[in-house]
Amino acid sequence: VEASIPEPQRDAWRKFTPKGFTTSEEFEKEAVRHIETTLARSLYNCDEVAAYGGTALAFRDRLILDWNKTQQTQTFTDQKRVYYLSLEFLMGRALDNAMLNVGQKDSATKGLGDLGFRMEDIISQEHDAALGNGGLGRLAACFLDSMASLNYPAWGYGLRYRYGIFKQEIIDGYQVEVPDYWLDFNPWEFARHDITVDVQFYGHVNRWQDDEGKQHTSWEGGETVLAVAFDVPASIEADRLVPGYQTPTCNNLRLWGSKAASGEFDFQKFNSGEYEASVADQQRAETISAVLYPNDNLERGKELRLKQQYFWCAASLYDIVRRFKKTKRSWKEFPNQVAIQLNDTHPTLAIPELQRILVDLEGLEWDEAWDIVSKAFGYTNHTVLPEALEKWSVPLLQHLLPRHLQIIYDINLNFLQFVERNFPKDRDMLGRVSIIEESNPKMVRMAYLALIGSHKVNGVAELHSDLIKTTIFKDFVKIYGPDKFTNVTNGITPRRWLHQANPRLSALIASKLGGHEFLKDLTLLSKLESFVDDKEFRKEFREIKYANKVRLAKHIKEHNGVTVNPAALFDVQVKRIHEYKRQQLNIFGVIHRYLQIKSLSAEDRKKLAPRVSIFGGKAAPGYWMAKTVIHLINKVGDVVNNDPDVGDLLKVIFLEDYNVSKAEIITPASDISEHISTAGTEASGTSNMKFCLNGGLIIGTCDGANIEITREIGEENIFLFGNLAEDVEDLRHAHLYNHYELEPKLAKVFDEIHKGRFGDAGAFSALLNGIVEHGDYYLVSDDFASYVQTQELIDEAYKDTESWTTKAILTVARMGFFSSDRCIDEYAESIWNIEPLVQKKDDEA
Ligand code: GL2
Repeated sequence: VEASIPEPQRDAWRKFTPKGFTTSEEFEKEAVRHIETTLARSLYNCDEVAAYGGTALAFRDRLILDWNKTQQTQTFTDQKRVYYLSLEFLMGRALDNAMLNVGQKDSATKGLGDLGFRMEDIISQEHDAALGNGGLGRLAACFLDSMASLNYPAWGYGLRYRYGIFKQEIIDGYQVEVPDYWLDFNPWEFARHDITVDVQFYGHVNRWQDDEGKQHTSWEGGETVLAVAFDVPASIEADRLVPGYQTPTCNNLRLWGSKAASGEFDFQKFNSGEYEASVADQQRAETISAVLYPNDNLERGKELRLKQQYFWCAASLYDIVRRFKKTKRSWKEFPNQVAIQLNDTHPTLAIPELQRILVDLEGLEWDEAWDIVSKAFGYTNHTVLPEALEKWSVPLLQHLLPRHLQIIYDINLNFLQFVERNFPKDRDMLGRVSIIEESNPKMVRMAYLALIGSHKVNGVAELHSDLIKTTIFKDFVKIYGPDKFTNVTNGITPRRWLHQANPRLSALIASKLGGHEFLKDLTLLSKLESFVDDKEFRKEFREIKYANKVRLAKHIKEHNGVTVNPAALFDVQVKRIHEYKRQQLNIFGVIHRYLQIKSLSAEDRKKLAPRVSIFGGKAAPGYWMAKTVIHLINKVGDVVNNDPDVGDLLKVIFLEDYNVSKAEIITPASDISEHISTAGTEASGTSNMKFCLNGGLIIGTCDGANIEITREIGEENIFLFGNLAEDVEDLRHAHLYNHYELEPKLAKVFDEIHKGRFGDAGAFSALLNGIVEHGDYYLVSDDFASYVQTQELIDEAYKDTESWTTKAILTVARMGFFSSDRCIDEYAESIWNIEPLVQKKDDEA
């Protein structure tokens, strides 16, 4: 407040507040100014990179105006805010999104044209902001978009990794990882060198009594690392699409970068000639935010990862607490002003950290502090896979965060005493629910700590939310009762995944519904049902799908050198490569199809439906089995794509380096996409929603959000197959204790692989043995027959263009439920207890 311009001078300020461009000429003026001055490039030295830079900076200026106003309003209205803590934000590209939301893409396209550039080329200059692995990180990005769109006062907190997820290259059919240095030019962030936090590590704990006999605890010594804030005007309400009077909300994503606390380097060491030692501290500090761990659904317990987690939690909480303290409220009010959502267990250390701040630094009593802490936090669980549940070793925590370990022990003690009082007869329960696992070494179970320290725990799709209550958190349902647990089924933002990725479909829908309101209330899509028999509409709908396939075919030609027929059925599976997601089931199915084609006469082949099987996705660098699957897909592609007997009937494509911007090209171009995880393993899945929203049908198991998608769109519009979650346990058990036979068609597929038809069979033996000899944990063989049969149904269904079109249109029309706006409203209502920002009209703010 002290920094405000005094009232009498404000008119001068207002007079010069930039208004932002609204015409192509005004846009050009801004872009050229930035290219000439900010980028110091001239008329004779302006390539596409510079043109991208100028365009991005022009739009950034525009965005910042809304962002400034939003931040101002948030401060003035002083409403309860939500803080979304996520180690991953998979934002993708920003420019296209900004242009659309600001409502000036057309003027920019025209303006760039005047300067001799094509919009498409300029957009593709931008590096993806790839600060995430997969669904969990992309969900966080969709949530930021929805929180802005619904005007909730919200901030995201994450880490500013210097290297995001690696770039994937395919060399000789193998995945090769290349570092993703994305920060060399990033116009979308603002370094806040004045906003820093000292974060402590290691050291020891001191306890003492003051003169009045009060106990004190403090954490001393160790080393300090500096957290520096980088702000990203992350998401802006798509306000210009739907005319309204409000200033669009633009929320903030604050990412922390690490730096040595002592400044650049140690001058004493430097002066005494120890040049290397003098920079060592600096490098060690910067390592903390250097790289995103590339594992999806897997935790490896590395010390640096724990350091990342604490660094980010400590900096974020310091910031949140600092903001709260400025309001001079009493601590009791903290949970009325602040909701903190833990995106998975990665930020769980925020719980003992807040307890430490309140007890050690602010002098609150333990119980009073704990009441505040456990009201402020909510925890979202994203997986039941045992290998993904985080546990940290007690000795490691003792070394790195000695005071936090004590606090965790005290939290556990109180909790176990509570359990003992309530369940005196169930002695085993204490061991089962203890935060500390009595292994060697002892381990801290982070999911239990997150659950105990939060007022609500939610899963991400109905089946998943039911499963957590009957498996990993079963005892906790008895202890706390069922009300602590809830479901919020995931969603996706229609701004990026419909309007931006598929502008023609968005325009067609708008032409029928009388405007773009559906982008802010996706349930309005249901009105499309009344056009399902409209000939013109159906034709245009099909043409759009075809054009999107032509675009993807062009991309495939450019990147894979393979010509694919856009009239063929495009069958897509793009997501992280994981055994539980079963890309192996898909590729075995492809081999089966290939063998069938080969067994037919030329005449009979003509009756077959042509298909393009498209795969994409990264494998974690240390995940050997996943890498083997990528290798097999590529080897099968080499054989099939070059077999003259096959021609257009089958093509197998592996798209390199799947990421958000590629997803924007791939998603609108699918006829069928595959969501075929072993039932009970995929918590939700979100790409299934994206494909449906773009008029693609899906083949899937009864897993995650597929179940709710089926309920919404109708069983007749989805291709479900395979065993049910409730039968998986028994099947696995039977595999282990009884002899089991490989499904005969799958056995044939394996024979061909063994014979070396797709290259050295030895390369694939571990993959096949896992199924033949080691219990087939993911039930590939059990589900193979029904998978293949369902694929045949799909071939038949696709031949009937009219009925396929009807299914596709109805699918789009019934996707309203899967907007991330609906999720965010549910979180706001049932977990965060927050209200939308009370906005002022443009001229008041
Ligand atoms: C995941 C789940 O695997 C996925 O099914 C879910 O859609 C997303 C978002 O809720 O979360 N859990 C997880 O650890 N990762 C996911 O993508 N990485």
